[in-house]
Amino acid sequence: MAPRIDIINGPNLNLLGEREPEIYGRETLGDIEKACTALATRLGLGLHFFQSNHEGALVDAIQAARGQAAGIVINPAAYTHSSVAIPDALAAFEGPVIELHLSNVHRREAFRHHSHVSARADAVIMGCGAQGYELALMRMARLLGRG
Ligand code: CA2
Repeated sequence: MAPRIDIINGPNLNLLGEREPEIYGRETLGDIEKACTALATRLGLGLHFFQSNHEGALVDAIQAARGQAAGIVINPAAYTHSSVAIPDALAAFEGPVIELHLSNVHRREAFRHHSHVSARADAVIMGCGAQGYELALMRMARLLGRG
């Protein structure tokens, strides 16, 4: 069976494409999911794509990946900079984790410069816009011996 990758998206990413295109691009989260689904098929990977505005729901999604998903790609959005529960949940996940940001957070406000998730991440991708999701899937395929 194709190894499953869970792509988990945090708060406000459901608004992508509606505002701030100069920071986050014009693609919607639906566009990104579609591109990831096509690429995952080409790479021989299964895909679960999830978004929530709620920290606990993100923790639940990470816990649900245990024993089911081979890897996690996560854009924790604003929770990157504030949540301890999300990295705690990721610590209990056995596979590779890739942290992803559409924007280069280091070019932005100082409060975005620290990530609580990076210490658990096998890779961090940022500043590549929507393409970052595809880069993350390609890296995940390589880490899983598929790329
Ligand atoms: O660059 C990223 O991907 C971020 O994770 C996005 C988060 C931000 O808090 C992080 O510092 C960096 C914010 C996502 C909000 O997305 C919106 C999209 C359209 C309109 C409003 C918000």
